[in-house]
Amino acid sequence: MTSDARQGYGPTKMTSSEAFVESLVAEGVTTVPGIVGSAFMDALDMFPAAGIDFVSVAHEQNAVHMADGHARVSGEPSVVVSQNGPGITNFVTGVAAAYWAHTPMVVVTPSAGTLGTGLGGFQETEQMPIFSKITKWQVQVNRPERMAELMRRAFYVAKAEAGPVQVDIPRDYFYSEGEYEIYPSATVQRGAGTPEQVRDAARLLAGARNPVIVSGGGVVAADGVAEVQALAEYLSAPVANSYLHNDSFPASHELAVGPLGYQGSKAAMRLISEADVVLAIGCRLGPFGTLPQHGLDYWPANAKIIQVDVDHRVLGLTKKISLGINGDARATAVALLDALRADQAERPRDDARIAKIADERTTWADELAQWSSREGDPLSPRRALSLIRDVLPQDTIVSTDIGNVCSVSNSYLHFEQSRRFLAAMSFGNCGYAYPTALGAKIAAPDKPVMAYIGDGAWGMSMAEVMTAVRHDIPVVAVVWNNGQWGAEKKNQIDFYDDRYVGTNLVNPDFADVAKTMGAEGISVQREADLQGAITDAFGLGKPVVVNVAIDSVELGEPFRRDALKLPTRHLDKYAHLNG
Ligand SMILES: Cc1ncc(C[n+]2csc(CCOP(=O)(O)OP(=O)(O)O)c2C)c(N)n1
Ligand SMILES: [Mg+2]
Repeated sequence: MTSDARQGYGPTKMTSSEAFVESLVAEGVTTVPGIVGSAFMDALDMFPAAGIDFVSVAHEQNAVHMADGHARVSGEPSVVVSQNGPGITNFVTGVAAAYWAHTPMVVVTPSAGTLGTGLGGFQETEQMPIFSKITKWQVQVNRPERMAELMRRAFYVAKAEAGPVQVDIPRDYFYSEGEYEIYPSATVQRGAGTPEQVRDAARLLAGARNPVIVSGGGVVAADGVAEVQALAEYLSAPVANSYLHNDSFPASHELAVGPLGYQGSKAAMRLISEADVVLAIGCRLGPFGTLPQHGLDYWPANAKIIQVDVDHRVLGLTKKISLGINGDARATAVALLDALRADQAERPRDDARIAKIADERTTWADELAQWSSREGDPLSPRRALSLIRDVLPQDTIVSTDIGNVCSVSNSYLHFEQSRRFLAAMSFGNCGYAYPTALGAKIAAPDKPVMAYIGDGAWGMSMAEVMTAVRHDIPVVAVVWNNGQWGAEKKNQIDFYDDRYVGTNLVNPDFADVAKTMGAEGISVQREADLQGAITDAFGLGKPVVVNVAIDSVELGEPFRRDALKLPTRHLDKYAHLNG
């Protein structure tokens, strides 16, 4: 059989396993992370011949994160598969994170055989309800003859709705024969909203005194940064990144003002607070990403908001909007600029506004530099973040975890290109960054890839150093070793009178552990060694873990000051714990 699955071919006799594998080939899949299991072994057996690299991980959650990083960097849906029952329940956190990162992904969940369903035989649980709230679409292959049809549908929906979809395959359905047709991968193209909406939005923007653009993940997903930039330049409008989408606009551009949200940029916050019209493009305006920060309650309550998103469900969901456009970020940016130009071919550059933007950028950069100026040991986390930023190789892809130091890093990370920043987004799970970075490196082997992870979260991820070694994935992991679950300890400091329950850690030097696992390990105990260590790590071309000993006292704001209260205790036995 020599038919080219990438081009598709007509009805051909094959097994359902072959149809499964050919469906992956048709979609251009070359990497599938997971853990081996008998449930899909018949298909797995063909992976090498199909040109698919099966990346065997240490824990299935990390396979999903790896697929997440791969998809976010490549822009194409990724695939993950594992054993029915426990292998699949281990997926859950990874799929939830991918859901909130809007990552196109086909989650293949082999399930118990149809003749045993409901008997509680071995490795059986109902796998559909578990994922019902964290997938865009779910389907169970209800007859083996539908294998190719449902697989291609899954890829289509993953692309069209930008999120994980689940294909549940009863394990006996890998063994069947039939006539299968393989289609070429479907292309998803989206437009710019209606001409009326575009016209109305253009009018609002043209009449604004202080328009501000918020560029979100949808701009990255649509590869629309250049188009948003052209629109911003026409309007002389500052462009803020939405929370954790620091790669949605080139940081060195004179209109770039940095990210909103937790540990974001004061320049962005001050400028948006004065906006009369906000264009939130490719952006769901997630509530966590617009909370007050640095003592600034910056959201412009009276501004007119134009929101553009491919997901109609997020329009007007979290903020009162004047206009919601269900459209692609790139196509809408193009249409908006065309509409503006139709009325006025060029607008004079607003030098006063651009000077103000420059001013705010400098003020914030100076303040941040001031915050990062404490030299010496124990190494200040902020100082460390600024030192590393200054020596990062050009065009590095950075993935960050959830933790105090990782979150503070949001202020320091600048990107010139999109698909370079992979943070744990709004699901906010510890353990996201490292496996995601591994997936990113597989998708972009020529780019340097670094992950920031706290020492607590590293406990969830470090087994994957073995994966990096086995599969030769040269990612640089920087582990912030402060001997604590720092972000949560900060709550105990601020709200619980320094009573530490469950927040102190006793750690090894993770560089030693990495070496034992076959990776390189570099231990940094002093500020003076940090920059050299990072440069060396990128030069090694191997999986590296840089253990950075840092000050445990310097901690950024807690994530959820908005949601915590001083304790109240009514019972005598707890009275001494009153706030
Ligand atoms: C899976 C998961 N478990 C628990 C939490 C709650 N949590 C948020 S931040 C944090 C502490 C992170 O500690 P560490 O990784 O050491 O980084 P640090 O804050 O010390 O920089 C914890 C436990 C979470 N976000 N995700
Ligand atoms: Mg820590």
